[in-house]
This record gives sequence, structure tokens and C-alpha cells, in this order.
Amino acid sequence: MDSWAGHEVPRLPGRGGPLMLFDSARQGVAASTPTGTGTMYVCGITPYDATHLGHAATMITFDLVQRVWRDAGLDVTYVQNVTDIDDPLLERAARDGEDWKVLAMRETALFREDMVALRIIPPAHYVGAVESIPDIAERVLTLVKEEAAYRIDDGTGDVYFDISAAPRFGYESNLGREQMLEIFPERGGDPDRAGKRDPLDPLLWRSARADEPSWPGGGLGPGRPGWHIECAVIALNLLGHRIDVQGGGNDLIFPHHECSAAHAELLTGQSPFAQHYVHAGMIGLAGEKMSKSRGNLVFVSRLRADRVDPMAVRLALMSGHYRSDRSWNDDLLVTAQKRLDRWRRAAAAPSGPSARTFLAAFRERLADDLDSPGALTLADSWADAALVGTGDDQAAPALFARAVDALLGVRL
Ligand code: 5CA
Ligand code: ZN
Repeated sequence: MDSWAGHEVPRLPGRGGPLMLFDSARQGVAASTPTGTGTMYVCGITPYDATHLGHAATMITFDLVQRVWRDAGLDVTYVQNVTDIDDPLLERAARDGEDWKVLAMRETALFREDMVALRIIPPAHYVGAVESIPDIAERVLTLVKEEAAYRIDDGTGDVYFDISAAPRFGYESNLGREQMLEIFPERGGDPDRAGKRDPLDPLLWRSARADEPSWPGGGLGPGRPGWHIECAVIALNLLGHRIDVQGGGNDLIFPHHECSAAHAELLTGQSPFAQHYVHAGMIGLAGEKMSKSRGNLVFVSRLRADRVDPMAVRLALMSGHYRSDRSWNDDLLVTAQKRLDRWRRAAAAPSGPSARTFLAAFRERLADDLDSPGALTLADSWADAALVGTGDDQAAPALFARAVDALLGVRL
């Protein structure tokens, strides 16, 4: 499907250093060192409602990865999916008496608009689950042939992945079996489905039901794919056997990314599927995770309609570290708007402290596991100094603005 419109990213003098990034599998920070091209797959929206600030924060996180990589001289191939067929989408469409395809198209269009407003560099490939179904069905058949998948013998013919075929299952999330069993049903899993070999086996192919959409599945028969295999196949097909970053919010650590990795690794015979499994913290409201099912959402489009500057939204979300679960509140936005105004005034100052010194320190903060709060503090110090007339580097205000644009995605 169509991606969204990009924008010019300013080039900066010199080069940033390698990105140190936290990896959920290794549970520690390690250098991300792609050779030439960084490859990144990020789990995108299920389009049954508008983009909320949690989605925005996750998209901004991976936008920062891309910006730091590019600044280090790498090319980037970025792939993001849209889960444009799934139970929640069908349920919402049924509730509202709407065509599920129209609902998905409308919310995806709104998401694209929000991404443009937030200056998220678009993915090279923005891919729907529906358009990927033939490829997914083929890969599911391969798993069946390799005896890593089996059919449920209850007349439905649904196909499940056999996690015992994946010897490293659990390495990505680092969860014990008890924890897995607890989380699995909360995140779309069906541990009690009769006929499964292991309660944790995930669905690969749901055979056609009378009241649900379905697609031809070749040897599988008509149906629709399970969730984890969708992301595995889209990533494999567009990025190859070894990707640098598999990303999403930390609600996807298990079972989604664990299962996607297990599927991909069985299909390719190579492990690990991703060099880094990177997870953004959950944005909440008044102490609760912001989610469609809870209904406690602040929509990016609502803020845009209220004439809030999207650059202030971006700054507000980056004022916390990407990995921390954090709460949204209106004060964050007030602070961000003030910061934005101050930076804009500083960028228009006649001179300021050395921009080279600022740029080196700024790059260092972001390369240190995307320390955006640290980068914001540095930019504050530079701006405050420029505003009181400290420093005589006349080229500094323009370079300050370029650095903030290129590395934080904030246009002054
Ligand atoms: N379509 C699947 C991924 S394949 C999905 O999780 N869709 S979603 O619409 O629920 O979320 C889209 C992205 O935003 C995912 O990466 C998810 O992890 C992230 N996300 C969802 N809620 C939040 C939140 N409250 N805070 C931060 N990120 C979130
Ligand atoms: Zn996904």
C-alpha cells in the first residue's frame, strides 16, 4: 500500500558515531553496526481507530533510530506493516455497522496524515497484511511440510505453530513458562483451544468461517493468517534473513515478537532473526496504558484539530526516555510548547556558543540508546546561552536548527 510523503532531512557536517541500543533479547545495550544499510521492521497499527499518543511515541522512537543511523552515514531500509485484517477490526466494524475495509482504509489514511504532521520519515515499504496473504500462505505451507506446524483435528483445519520445533523459544522475551502462560491470553493468544499440542502454540492460519472474510490459501484451503506469521513474512520478504532492528511497543515483546522470530528462524534456518529487538515504553493516561480497548485515548488528530503544533507533541513525547512507560498529561505539552518557542527564538539569534561543540555532544546523547531527554537538556542549554548573548559563533544558530531538524525531527 502507499506510504506517506517524506521531507528533506538536512545533512550535518561530520558524522555521528555508532548507535548503542538496548536489545530485549540480550537485556542490555549493544552497538548496532549494520554494514552499509540498516534494516528495520516496525510493527504498525491495527487500523480500527485513530492514531493515539502511544502509537506516536513508538513511531517517533524508530524515527530516531533511522535519523541516528543516517547521520552515521548509513542507508536505511525501513519496513512497517498495517494489520488490516484482524479480529478487533472485524469486531469494531460489526459494532458500528461499517464495512471493515472502509474502516481500515479511513484509519490508515488518518495515520498517514498524522505521521506527516509529526515528521516521521516514511518507510520504504508500507505493507498491509491483506496484500501479503499469498506469500504468508506459502510460508505457512512450508512450516507444515517441515513439521513445525500442524492442523487441528476438529473439523476446522486451523493451523498452529509447534513451539517445540523452535529450540530457542523464549530467548527474545526472556520470560519463564509461567509468565508466558499468564501473558499469552492477554495478548490475543488462545491457550485453551482444544487440540493444540502446547497451550502456547500460536495460530498460523485460521480456516474460513461462514461470517468472516477469507482468502485462497493454496494447499491450506481458504482462510486468513495468524498475526505473528504476518510480520515474520513481510519482514523476511522485504528485508531478508537477518534484520538489524525488529521494533514496536513493549506490549509486543511476548508473544508477538517471540513468535515472529521463531517463525522466521525456522523458515530461514538462521538465528537470531533480528540483531536488536527494540521496544518502546507504553504511554499511559492517569496511570493506565493508553489503548483502544480501555478507551482512554488522546488522538494525534484531535490535537491537530485543536491547532496544537505537532512539533510540540513530538517534543513532549521525546521529553521522556523511549524505554520508560510514562504518563501523558497536559503539562508536558505546555512545557514542550515553551521549549519550542525558546528554541525558535534562539535559532533566530545573531550568534551563539560553538555549534560544533553542541553538535558533538548532541550526537553523543542520541547515540547512547536514544537519550532524548539528555539531548533536549543540551539543546536547552545552548538556546538559553544564545538568548542571553553568550558566544560569538555566527553560524551556530542555523546549525543548531539543522541539527534539531535532522536528529530530533523537530522543525523550528
Ligand atoms: N498491528 C499490531 C502490530 S503488528 C499492533 O500492535 N497494532 S496497534 O495499533 O495496537 O499498535 C501499533 C504500534 O503502537 C505497536 O508497535 C504497538 O506496540 C504500539 N503501541 C500500542 N499502544 C501503545 C502505547 N500505549 N504506548 C506506546 N506504544 C503503543
Ligand atoms: Zn507486528
